[in-house]
Amino acid sequence: MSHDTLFGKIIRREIPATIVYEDEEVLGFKDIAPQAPVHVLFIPKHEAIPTLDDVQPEQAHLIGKLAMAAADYARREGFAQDGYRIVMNCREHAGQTVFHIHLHLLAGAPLGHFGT
Ligand code: DGP
Repeated sequence: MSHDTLFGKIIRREIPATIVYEDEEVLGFKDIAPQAPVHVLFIPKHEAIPTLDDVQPEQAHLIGKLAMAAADYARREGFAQDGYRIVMNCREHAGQTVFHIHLHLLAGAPLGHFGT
C-alpha cells in the first residue's frame, strides 16, 4: 500500500527527526510536540498503512513489532520498571493527525488518567 505522509519523509530522511530506535521493520523517533518527558513514535518502515482500521490480517504482525520495539526501547533506556503507556490513535475522534500508523510511547513521569 502506498500512502505517503510526512512520516514517509522521515523514513527516507527527507525531513529531520531525532531517531532513537531502528530495526529491520520499525523506526522510532521523538515526537515533535512531546506530551510527556519521554514521547517516542514507532512506525512501520515498509508499509504506510493509514489507520489501525486499515491493517489487514497479513499485516497484523506489524502491530506486535511496534509494541515490542517500544518495550525494547523502554528496557534499554531504563524506565521499563517505572512503567509507560502506549497509545495508537485511530481517526477523527481519537485526534489522529498523521495517517501512517504509529504507536505513541509516553513515559518519564506518572501519567494522568485519560479518556475524555
Ligand atoms: P496522532 O495524533 O496520533 O496522529 O499523532 C501524530 C504525532 O506526530 C503528534 O503527536 C505530533 C507528531 N508529529 C507531527 N509532525 C511531526 C514531525 O514533523 N516530526 C515529528 N518528530 N513528529 C511529528
